[in-house]
Amino acid sequence: MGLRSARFFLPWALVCVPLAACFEPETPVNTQAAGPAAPVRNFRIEHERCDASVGDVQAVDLDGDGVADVQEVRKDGALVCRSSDLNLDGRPDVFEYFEGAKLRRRETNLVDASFITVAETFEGGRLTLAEYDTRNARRIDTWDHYTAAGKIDARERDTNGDGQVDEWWSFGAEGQVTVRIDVNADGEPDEVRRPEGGR
Ligand SMILES: [Ca+2]
Ligand SMILES: [Ca+2]
Ligand SMILES: [Ca+2]
Ligand SMILES: [Ca+2]
Repeated sequence: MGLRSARFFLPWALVCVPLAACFEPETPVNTQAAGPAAPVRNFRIEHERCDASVGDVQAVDLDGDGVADVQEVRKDGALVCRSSDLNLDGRPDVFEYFEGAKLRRRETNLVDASFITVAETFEGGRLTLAEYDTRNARRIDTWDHYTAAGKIDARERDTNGDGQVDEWWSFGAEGQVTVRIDVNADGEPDEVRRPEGGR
């Protein structure tokens, strides 16, 4: 994978080129979903800075075109974050953030755009939450929650982008999927579907 080869190349050919200029932090927007027990969710992926504002920057130009492809930021010698341009188009696709040498957060741009479409949260290096902008609307519409064993446990979806969750997915031990759906937009599920073939 690209990141591994990037790490391999890091000790040499270091250059210092700002890589993340197109990923400016966005103002977080919290939207209160309807329903008495509905939690407050982030509907916007909050890009965390990974540049000279958080530490010392080291960048490497993997293909020698004069544009940095991997950038690592360290504070007091410890790796704070890394951004990588996996498809070498001059724009970072993945940002990884570390705490105590363990991955804490990963932001991914899956659509080759100037915004993040997936944000993953890790605890102790283990994935616990993945937030997706599946509609490329610069807005989170899908939340996947994971068990301690790394299996998907629950999924919540805002399928119409109105800022209110309208699907709640659960995953049985045998992989069977149950989807509870809010069809009348009151924040409460009204219908249950069980899609064939699991996910
Ligand atoms: Ca390059
Ligand atoms: Ca790229
Ligand atoms: Ca909705
Ligand atoms: Ca309803």
